Amino acid sequence: MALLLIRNNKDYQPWIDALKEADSSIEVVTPETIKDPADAAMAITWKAPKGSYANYPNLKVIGSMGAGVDHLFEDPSLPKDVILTRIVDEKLASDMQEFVSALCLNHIRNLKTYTKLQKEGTWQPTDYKRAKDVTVGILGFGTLGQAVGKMLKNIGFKVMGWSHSKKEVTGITSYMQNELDAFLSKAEILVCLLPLTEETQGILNTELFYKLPKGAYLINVARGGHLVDEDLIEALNTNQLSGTALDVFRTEPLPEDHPFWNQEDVIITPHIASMSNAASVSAQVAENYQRMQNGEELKNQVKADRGY
Ligand code: OXD
Repeated sequence: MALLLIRNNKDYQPWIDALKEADSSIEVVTPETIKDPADAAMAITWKAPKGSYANYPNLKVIGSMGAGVDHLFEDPSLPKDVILTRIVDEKLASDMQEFVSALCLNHIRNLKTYTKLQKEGTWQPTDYKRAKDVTVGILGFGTLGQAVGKMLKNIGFKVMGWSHSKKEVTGITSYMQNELDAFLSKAEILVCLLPLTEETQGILNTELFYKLPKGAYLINVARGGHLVDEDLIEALNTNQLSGTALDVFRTEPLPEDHPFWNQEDVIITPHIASMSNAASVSAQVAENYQRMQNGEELKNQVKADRGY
């Protein structure tokens, strides 16, 4: 019985080392080193090449190496009868908190404008807003969304969250599914932290942008598939949105000729908001492997019918 790693970039060594450190009794293999594909009982993967799962007939558990699981569902070879898991990690949450907070503060204190003015050699103070006067809406108020909301609230922002069901988080107004329009109408900064599912694909579109207050700011740290790129460009060009920070894209790396590169008021970062770190998450993978062997319930399971 073995734990199989499959990654798009084949960067396996940090994961092998960290898993050995977490539990040296586990046999950790990759598609290149596995001797008999029938030995793989659990796989943990990140954007596995399509069709990969079909090669391993005895997989009981397939886990994502990150918080997102959309890459699992994109592969038609994903077996129907396996248990699916994802990573829930304090470091992933705190990295996301810091990144989104930095972007919100960057926006209200106009730091992007000063970067531009500096290049021109221009000294020109501009008005700024204070966090206490700005409402941030977190679209997708699950584990990561709530963590981000709490930090923004501690900084002083007014914070709201939107998710399927209402959530109880002190000092944060929680909106549920049928209250989306009311939520959007107040969101001066909108942070997308939704899972990517059939329901949320393309949700960041013209219709949604025009439900936000004029001049709202968009931060997408979820998935590129949430965003309709052309609609965003139109909303920026008409000043319905005052700017945006994008960490995720439909195609990554973002193609050289993509119009976002030349669009003013777009901050582009290369999917670095919160990166899964093998050393910090291997203990939970090893624990789940042992739970699988002992027939116990696994942690951080994903509901296949919901897609997250
Ligand atoms: C993740 C990611 O889902 O890095 O963990 O996007």
